[in-house]
Amino acid sequence: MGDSGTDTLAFAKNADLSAVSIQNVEVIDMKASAASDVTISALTAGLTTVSGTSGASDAITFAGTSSSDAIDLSGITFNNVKGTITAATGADTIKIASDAYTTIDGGSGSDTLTITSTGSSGLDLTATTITGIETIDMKASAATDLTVNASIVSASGVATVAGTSGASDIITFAGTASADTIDLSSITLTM
Ligand SMILES: [Ca+2]
Ligand SMILES: [Ca+2]
Repeated sequence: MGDSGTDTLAFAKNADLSAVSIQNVEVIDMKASAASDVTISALTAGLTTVSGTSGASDAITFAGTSSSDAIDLSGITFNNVKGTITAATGADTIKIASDAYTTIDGGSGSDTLTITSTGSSGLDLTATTITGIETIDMKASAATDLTVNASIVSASGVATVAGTSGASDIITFAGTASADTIDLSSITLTM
């Protein structure tokens, strides 16, 4: 699929293309009203934009395989679409730079969530359910300011948060307006 230039894959309805190798497609268009729930392979490379309909609950799932996947979604801009990442089994590495995720699930195995960039105002993942992730990696040079939901992360199995030695990387464990159960005692912060 696709070739040089900016190529668009437009969905007219819901579809599961997780078994399809999508190559050289830059844009996924879910703006059709019947296309609210699309699944593609998490190994899709080169994707820059996923666009849905304003006010709709459009969702795209990036599905990993049973192998140890190198999943790099850090170059994607989401417009009116929420993303879900399911890395499945294996020791997966997941790279992101967006807060547009409802769920990031590393699955079984020792999985790493790498924050490649938090932007100038930081990256706020408090609305993201993080589960099955064992390491949060903030060692990318631009990854300096990350906020996560304290109760979600404390229940998720995250064991290590790694920053860069000498850098001023900051992770904020944020509570909610509800009665949170927060246990960060098994998380190691390294830098
Ligand atoms: Ca996997
Ligand atoms: Ca895991």
